[in-house]
Amino acid sequence: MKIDAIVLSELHMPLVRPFETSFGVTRDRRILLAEVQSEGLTGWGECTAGEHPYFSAESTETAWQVLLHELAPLLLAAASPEHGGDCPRIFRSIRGNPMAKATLENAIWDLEAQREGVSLARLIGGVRETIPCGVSLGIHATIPDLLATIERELAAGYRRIKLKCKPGWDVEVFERVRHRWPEIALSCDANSAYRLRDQDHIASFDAFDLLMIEQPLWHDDFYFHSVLQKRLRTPLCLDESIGNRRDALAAIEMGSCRVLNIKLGRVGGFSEAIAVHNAALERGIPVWCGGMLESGVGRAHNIALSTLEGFTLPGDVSASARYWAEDIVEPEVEVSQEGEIAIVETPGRGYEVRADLIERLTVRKETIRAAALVG
Ligand code: OSB
Ligand code: MG
Repeated sequence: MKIDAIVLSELHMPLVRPFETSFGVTRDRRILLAEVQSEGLTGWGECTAGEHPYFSAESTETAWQVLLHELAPLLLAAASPEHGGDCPRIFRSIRGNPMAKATLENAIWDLEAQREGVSLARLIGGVRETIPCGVSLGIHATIPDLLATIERELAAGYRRIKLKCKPGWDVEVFERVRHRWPEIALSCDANSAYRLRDQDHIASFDAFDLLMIEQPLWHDDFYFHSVLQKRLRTPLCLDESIGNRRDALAAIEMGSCRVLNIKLGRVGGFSEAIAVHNAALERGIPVWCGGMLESGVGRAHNIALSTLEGFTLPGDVSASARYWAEDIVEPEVEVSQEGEIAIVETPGRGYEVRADLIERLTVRKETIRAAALVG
């Protein structure tokens, strides 16, 4: 496919409610979108970097720079990429920056699906017609506030509740939640808030029958998670630590976790996400799709990814309305009373992008075109 132009846009979108993790509070998102235009079709990608380099080293600002000055020129200079799967090779000279890379790679996968006339879910080999959904609940001001939120999400049909936690917002919270709902599928995510001295404390989480404990220790660690896992009955799940297939293999072989969270941005796009998924599936390790407070574009890609065979656990992929007063896709992402999202079988990502709304929310925009051939 010949790439005619790449348009980068930064949108400012306030969340309907603040989201607090162990590393901080997010109230407003800076959403970075890439629109890749090719022979009359348009593929869309979303950068999942945060506003600050707290979750990982990338931020909206670093990704903007890398996309504008490095990745977009490489993609435009490449001899007609035919597949999303060609992107890792095209971007090979650029070290790191997986979220920036995923922005363009995922847009090319969207384009490829449109050209083939199949949904993105089918293009990647997805086998599900619906995906099971969970929610990730931030740290709340009080435990009663959190209980009220859980009540609302369970009533909406969500099949798994994940609680953000940190020292001081953990055991007491789990006790109160389990007391009220002894049977629900419940997990927690520390975003690296604990250290080795907290091992006994983390072992006490075993009392709450959690589905998993996500990334309790350092963001780049395998070994100490394997030490901790040996002491726990509860499975550990790694998020931040898993940047690619080799990381997944290391984590599985070392016993650092028994479950994997796969995020498209964190691993650099669909190619590597599928590779991580395949490695886990071959070894009997269940996976689920993580979320990064995405707009409808990133959400559509997460939905497609979640249709792969190994995504047996409910992901952090939930309805647009939980995040946005108005999402930038049409229709918005909706979750059924059974806690499922139905896969849309139209060609490509399955959700139209609302150009009018994007225009209104955009605070900066750059168009990059192939340099005109001289002579
Ligand atoms: O660790 O999964 C995480 C949001 C921002 C950064 C990291 C994480 C999260 C979430 C939210 O848990 C998931 C979502 O609802 O998009
Ligand atoms: Mg996480």
